[in-house]
Amino acid sequence: MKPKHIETVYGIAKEQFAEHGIDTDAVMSKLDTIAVSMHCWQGDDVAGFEAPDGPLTGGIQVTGNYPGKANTPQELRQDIDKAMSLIPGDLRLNLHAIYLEADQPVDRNEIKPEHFSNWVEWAKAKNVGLDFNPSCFSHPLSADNLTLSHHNDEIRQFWIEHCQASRKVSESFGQALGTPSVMNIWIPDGYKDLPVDRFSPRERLMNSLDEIIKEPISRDHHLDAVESKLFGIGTEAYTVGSNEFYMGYATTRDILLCMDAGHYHPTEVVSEKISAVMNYVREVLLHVSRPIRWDSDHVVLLDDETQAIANEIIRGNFLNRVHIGLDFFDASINRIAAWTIGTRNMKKALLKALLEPVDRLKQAELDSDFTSRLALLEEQKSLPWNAVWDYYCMSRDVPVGEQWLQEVKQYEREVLSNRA
Ligand code: RNT
Ligand code: ZN
Repeated sequence: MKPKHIETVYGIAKEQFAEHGIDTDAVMSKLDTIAVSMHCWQGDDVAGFEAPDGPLTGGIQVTGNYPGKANTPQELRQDIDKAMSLIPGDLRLNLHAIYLEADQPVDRNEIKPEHFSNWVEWAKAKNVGLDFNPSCFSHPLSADNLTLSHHNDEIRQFWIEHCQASRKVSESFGQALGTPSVMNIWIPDGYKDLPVDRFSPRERLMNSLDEIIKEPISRDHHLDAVESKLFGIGTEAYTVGSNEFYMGYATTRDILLCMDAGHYHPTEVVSEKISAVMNYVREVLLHVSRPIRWDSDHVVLLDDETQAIANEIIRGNFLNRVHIGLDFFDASINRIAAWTIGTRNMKKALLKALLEPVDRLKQAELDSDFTSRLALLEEQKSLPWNAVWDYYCMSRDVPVGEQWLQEVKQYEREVLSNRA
């Protein structure tokens, strides 16, 4: 569509939304400010730069061998730059500890802020915030799928030290960039088959976490989060860090709870959980993802659940208490396209949520007028939100519609296809 036409169509849509009491210009300004934290690990299949040829372990798996993956920090940053240039609005970058840069091998309990200085310089230049994660997988000492809950004191201590060191890195991000880094602890700990003692590993995990967070860090710089999980590959029978475990932990320690869309029973959805946990935890970190049959981490779609998550954040007025992160990794398609599709979809869902006449819908509910509630919700779906989206992309200088795909294809030809 020609820019002139995008503007014309937007003008009509603007009027239509105004009839429903929605100011589309204000909505777009609001959308600008909602940061989505893009995960660095979609760019290289969760390999990192520590031992990039090592196997991915910890019950997570990447499938596919699409050519052109990033092999170096420079390539990864170049790819992230490309993806970010195709996505409108505020973005952050979520790093894992294995994405450090060092001349000599550095063990995980020895990582320091200086190993991430290139990332910080990059983030400063782009004016994006950074988030962080200790990496408690893909390492000889996580080979048993036991880390912070390990019965071996030395192994457990190693992972405690890794998480303590990670908090220092995270704090340094917040200090350098002026926006708190959310540091999420996810561990793969569990058993393939039925354990006899389900309690002791959980007790050890609780004590390890207490050790990790014992040193206070200003919330202006760093926020602690913990991520539960139902099961992983190889830990089907028992996961130490279950939902109940971390719900209790986050509540009693007043830290963030991370909810990943793929980490619950397939009939459960994160969108239903946000309003429940918001009564007990001060802030939530989301890992927006897409499970198919299991925690498969497919690219986020603009589907019912992504929309429902966005609606919950907006309807509940939770924008300042919910941190939106993404967590998917698909190696079977162009990785920059994967980021672009998933992140644009999250933004589209947020836009649609902001275009909802929330007050009117809530009033219908309070009036027990469930007929109007259902009718309005359904009519909403065919309002021209996409005209607002196109105009939003155009006015924020990112490609409209599928134009971004041509750019990704060109980048693939010119950059990715020359990689080893
Ligand atoms: C694993 C968790 C975790 C990881 C990333 C790499 O099941 O979802 O968040 O995907 O930390
Ligand atoms: Zn996750």
